[in-house]
Amino acid sequence: MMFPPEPECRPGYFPRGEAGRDHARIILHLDMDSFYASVEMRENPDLKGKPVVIGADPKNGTGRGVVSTCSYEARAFGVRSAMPISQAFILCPDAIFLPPHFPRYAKASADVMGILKYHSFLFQQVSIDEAFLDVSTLRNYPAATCFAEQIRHDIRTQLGLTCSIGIAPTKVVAKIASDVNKPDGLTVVEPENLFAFLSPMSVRKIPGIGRKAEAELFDMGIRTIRDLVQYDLQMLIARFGRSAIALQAITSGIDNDAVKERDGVKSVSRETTFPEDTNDEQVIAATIDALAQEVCHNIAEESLRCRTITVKVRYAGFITHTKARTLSHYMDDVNTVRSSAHSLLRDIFDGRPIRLLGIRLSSFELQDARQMILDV
Ligand code: TTP
Ligand code: MG
Repeated sequence: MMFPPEPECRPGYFPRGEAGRDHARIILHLDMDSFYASVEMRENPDLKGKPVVIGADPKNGTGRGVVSTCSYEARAFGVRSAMPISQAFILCPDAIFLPPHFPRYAKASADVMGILKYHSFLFQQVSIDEAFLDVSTLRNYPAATCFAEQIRHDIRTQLGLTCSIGIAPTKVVAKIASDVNKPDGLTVVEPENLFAFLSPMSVRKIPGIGRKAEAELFDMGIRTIRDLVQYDLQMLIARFGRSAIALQAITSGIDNDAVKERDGVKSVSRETTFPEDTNDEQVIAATIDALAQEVCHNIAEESLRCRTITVKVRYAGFITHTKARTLSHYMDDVNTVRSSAHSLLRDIFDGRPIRLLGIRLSSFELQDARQMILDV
């Protein structure tokens, strides 16, 4: 196959071929470096070069809650996202501990995504600080690499932030690649290097393989991606279901998971009108449970996580009450939705017969691409 000559690597010059008809996809994954901490360091340059931990108040080691993220300087002390803040305090008592400022991060995120969207490639944001672009129309890896350098340059100069980028034939490998040279790295995995790149890696590097799945694979004698792709597929399916097929195809460069544009879902809601108005508490509780199940199923299908849960109650005569609760974290957990909905309902239910009950979920972020292949 003939490729056009390599493009010059100069700003704004990205000649396109025809949309990916006769060549494989080229996917770019971008993930911002220590995102919340970097935004704080940009706001206050005195923080630069210091261990900075974003999260709950450590209260001199007695604080509850967890680390949201931390600067790479704090990571050198062993501090990590999701670690109890008390443990972070033990590891690095001299760190600068800051509470999160979500509006700041939302604005920075929108700025980053604006730079990514500017070039009109197929775009999919997957969390506050990461996104995929399908840059197949650039036709070859040198052109895609040039483009990635341009994006990194624009983000650094226009926003004062750094990111890491992976380029590969599939979303999952691009995501793995963006992580291997963090921070401020660019990693390109061309199709012919896929196996060499992936095979020595721990299976834990695969998005969706958490500690539990890793331990199960370990028990099956599977430690590296090489072990995984050489394992008997039927046995993998027996354990992991159909997702084992995609799991084992990871080194093939073939993946049906396309970069999906989204239309910005604002809320997901479900309501039930009772055949007859009721104040039977068991019926009402069972209805809340079923509605919670449905809305959670709906957001899972859209790969969304939410922070706000709203309950709506309508009595006879169309008298309607709603009450909402916004959590401190994004989630898609049915138990949390169910228990929040029950507690909101207790606040607004006055014992009169109910005509209609509803649950609405809103304040979404896109579910992290960590759950791309397996949800275990
Ligand atoms: P990540 O991209 O996972 O982490 P990061 O950007 O801080 O660091 P890295 O350089 O390794 O990419 O998550 C993006 C942001 O999401 C992070 O800055 C804070 C938030 N976050 C949490 O609040 N809790 C968590 O457990 C994780 C993993 C992230
Ligand atoms: Mg990040």
